[in-house]
Amino acid sequence: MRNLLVTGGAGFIGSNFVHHVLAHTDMRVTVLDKLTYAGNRASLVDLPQDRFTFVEGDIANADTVDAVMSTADAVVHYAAESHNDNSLHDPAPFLQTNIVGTYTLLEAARRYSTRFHHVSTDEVYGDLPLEGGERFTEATPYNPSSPYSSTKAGSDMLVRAWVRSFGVQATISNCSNNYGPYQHVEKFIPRQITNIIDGQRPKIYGQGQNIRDWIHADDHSSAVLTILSKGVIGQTYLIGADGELGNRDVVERILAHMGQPDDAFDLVTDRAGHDLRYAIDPSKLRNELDWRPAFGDFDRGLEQTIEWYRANEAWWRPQKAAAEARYAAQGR
Ligand code: NAD
Ligand code: TDX
Repeated sequence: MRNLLVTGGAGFIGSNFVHHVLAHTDMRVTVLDKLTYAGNRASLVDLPQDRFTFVEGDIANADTVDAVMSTADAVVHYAAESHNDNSLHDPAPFLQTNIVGTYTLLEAARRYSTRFHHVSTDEVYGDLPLEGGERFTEATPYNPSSPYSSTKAGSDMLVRAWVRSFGVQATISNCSNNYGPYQHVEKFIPRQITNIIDGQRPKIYGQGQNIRDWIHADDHSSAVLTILSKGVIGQTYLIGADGELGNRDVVERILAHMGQPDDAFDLVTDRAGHDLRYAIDPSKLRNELDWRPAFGDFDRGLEQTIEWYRANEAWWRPQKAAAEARYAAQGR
């Protein structure tokens, strides 16, 4: 594979993946990104210009997609509307991008016989009880809760159907919650870090008991690259790094790293339909493809992430007021 097309490469995980691929392989990367409120061209600076091309465009536009797919050996599909809270207030762009956009890409991949990797989420499986050690596996039935996760589930189903019906050479991965640099300030960890930098208190939904399974975005990137090179066509791989933590615990760790008292947070109105717990069993990826995460220590990764937000205020500052205004309108 020489030429890689990365959709959504100006977003959080996509931009981390582009940096990872350009640093660790000799592939050429073309990013297709619409630069929605979540896309940031500033996440893709200082890259080797002879191996990197940026195309601004919509994955749901068949002509745009055709032009970039025709020269790609493989596509890694990250582009999506990605925020649960936004999907509860306006589901329409989630259907358009996550469903129609994925369909448009699959049709082009079918035309050009392009290797396709679809990036999805553990949220397609719904949630687990707070108590007990059960974890999601590739065999867990789909049971999405939100407009966001239901459109991601729909997009996964489209990929499976295009593999079976049309022989598209696709794999799927479902990953747990990512953290790291370049994450939009609307998301949980960057919101709390930047609140504290601004002298505001972190905001925890409900009682903060909900559990998420955290993985560093760079580990997500290495896993996707592994699946792209060694994954079996038609297969799904769950990506996780044994990073389960309660939301309140995460906020207390951020407060401690930033020199604040551990109770300096506010409990705010809960999210409608809030999933209780996510947890990934990554055995298939580890045993069949021999992948291992590099960030074993969440606290070290969290500290580096806090330092990144401190050092890169110019990157996040332009989005902060608008993100907080959206939350204020929701009482959060
Ligand atoms: P993000 O919101 O930070 O980035 C999404 C990117 O897609 C943005 O650059 C945006 O401009 C672009 N985009 C949106 N609509 C587009 C369109 N119609 N055409 C072209 N580009 C468009 O999202 P993220 O957190 O980086 O997530 C990336 C992918 O990873 C998503 O598919 C998401 O479902 C999946 N995922 C995310 C997580 C997580 O923890 N954030 C976990 C598992 C899976
Ligand atoms: O201010 C907040 N306070 C709070 O308690 C925010 C923004 C969130 N939360 C809670 C809600 C969740 O339990 O923190 C947890 C994480 O919230 P988000 O960052 O919104 O992530 P989540 O809803 O878990 O979804 C994320 O992981 C799976 C990504 O946004 C998805 O794209 C991915 O599929």
